[in-house]
Amino acid sequence: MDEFLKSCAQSIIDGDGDVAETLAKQAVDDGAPLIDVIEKGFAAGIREVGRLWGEGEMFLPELVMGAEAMKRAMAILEPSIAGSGGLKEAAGRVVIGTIEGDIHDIGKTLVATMLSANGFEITDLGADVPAGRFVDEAEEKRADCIAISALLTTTMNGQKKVIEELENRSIRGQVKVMVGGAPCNDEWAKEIGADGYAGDAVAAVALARSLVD
Ligand code: B1M
Repeated sequence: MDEFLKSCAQSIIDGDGDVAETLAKQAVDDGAPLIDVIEKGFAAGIREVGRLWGEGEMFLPELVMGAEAMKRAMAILEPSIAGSGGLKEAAGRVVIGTIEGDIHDIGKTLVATMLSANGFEITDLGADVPAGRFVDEAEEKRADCIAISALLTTTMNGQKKVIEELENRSIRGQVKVMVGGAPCNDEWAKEIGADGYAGDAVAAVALARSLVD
């Protein structure tokens, strides 16, 4: 399994979408633990790409190729995770998206898929979503929880704007807010008055359950 996970990571580092897709199909066919395949395989690869890029050892086109390869693998893995059913307790309605100015959607989509696989009804607004739109949709869908992803230090402040918008409309008490994404942490969640922070997709499911309960 370790070698297989390394190959998954390497396909992303190489930006080789064909290999990534083949490995993802193999994981599904073999009944491999798909969350591990994503987190310890493909996502480890994209994080390494980010590190290399951050250190100037890779250029933007290679970062984009890595992301494209990752998306091709995820397109194969996500339907199988969603179809796996998972535990169907404590379901609720969640409106999820990546905040305005931020187009990183791989982690957000993984969180949405995991929530859906665990019985939550998901409205996925995509990426680059204005604060007001989160609140509009939450009101319309009568959501229990708004889940806001941010991957950039320059966009994470938008998570706070969603909470301010809920307060402006006097509905902050009616909907829980969870935040996540690489620059976020528990302190940030507290600072902006969110109800919780989750570090990965599995933690996001546990947090959503506890918030909705
Ligand atoms: Co960008 N990028 N990127 N990028 N990118 C980062 C985030 C960065 C850390 C890279 C680096 O410098 N090392 C850096 C941010 C620095 C900072 O703000 N401090 C960065 C930058 C700077 C940029 C650009 C500004 C680059 C440029 O143009 N000069 C630009 C910004 C564009 C924009 O958004 N306006 C940019 C663009 C891109 C691509 C388009 C090339 C591509 C995104 C493709 C896409 O998503 N469609 C991309 C990628 C791929 C990355 C890295 C390499 C990987 C992100 C990823 O998909 N990870 C990233 C480096 C890194 O994260 N180490 C980087 C895999 C994914 C499964 O993990 O998203 O962390 P993650 O999600 C996790 C958890 O965080 C958590 O659960 C997920 C699953 O476990 N989680 C939640 C996420 N959301 C959650 C919500 C929750 C709960 C948990 O509840 C609400």
